[in-house]
Amino acid sequence: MTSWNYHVTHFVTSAPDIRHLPADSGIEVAFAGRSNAGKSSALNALTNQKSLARTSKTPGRTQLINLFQVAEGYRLVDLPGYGYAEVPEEMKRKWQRALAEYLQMRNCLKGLVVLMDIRHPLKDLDQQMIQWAVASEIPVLVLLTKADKLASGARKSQLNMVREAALAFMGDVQVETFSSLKKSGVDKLRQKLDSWFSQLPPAVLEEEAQA
Ligand SMILES: Nc1nc2c(ncn2[C@@H]2O[C@H](COP(=O)(O)OP(=O)(O)OP(=O)(O)O)[C@@H](O)[C@H]2O)c(=O)[nH]1
Ligand SMILES: [Mg+2]
Repeated sequence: MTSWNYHVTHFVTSAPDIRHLPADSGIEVAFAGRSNAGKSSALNALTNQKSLARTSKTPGRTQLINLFQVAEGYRLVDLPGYGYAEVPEEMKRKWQRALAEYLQMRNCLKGLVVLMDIRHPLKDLDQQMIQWAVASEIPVLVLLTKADKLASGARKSQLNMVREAALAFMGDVQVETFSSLKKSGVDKLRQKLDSWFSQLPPAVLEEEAQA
């Protein structure tokens, strides 16, 4: 399995909605989670860049779908956070539909990272995201973020609780703790991305089938 160098990741483009994403080719891994869960911070920790993805104390900061490229054809996607209270109900529903569509229709999507604040895991929409991914046979890595906010005992019991609960999804769902602040869990994230990115992209598989 290739070890990818995530430090060279760079910004490619922002899309206002899934219809404006670049061509559905190569391999994509998306980062999803409630607003303020720490998606952008996790991307920055992974890539060892301070401000690759914009972070904010104000929830709902990332309104666009931001695409980053690790290497030609290998992308990381920072999805706008869901569940932001200040967003009108109609916009929330629209965005939920768009997320479901992205998970179900995007062929190059080979992995989903679902980030949840370790103190408030498995909200309805988090569960919905995991269900959609499992239904589309997309493997999931759940990161319990801001793990530095809990003492080690509480951290372990939260991890065990979520791992136990994750069994109910009956899919490829791995759960780990994560802290962008302490840089913990970054190795686990990197390993998972390496394995997803090491699958042959569909185009290569087709060529091999024809050979
Ligand atoms: N203590 C601690 N704070 C964190 C950690 N990760 C993120 N934060 C803080 O949480 C807030 C939100 O982080 P972001 O990375 O912007 O969250 P996001 O999920 O991208 O948010 P949206 O783009 O609004 O959906 C910021 O104030 C971060 O500094 C962490 O590991 N530990
Ligand atoms: Mg963000």
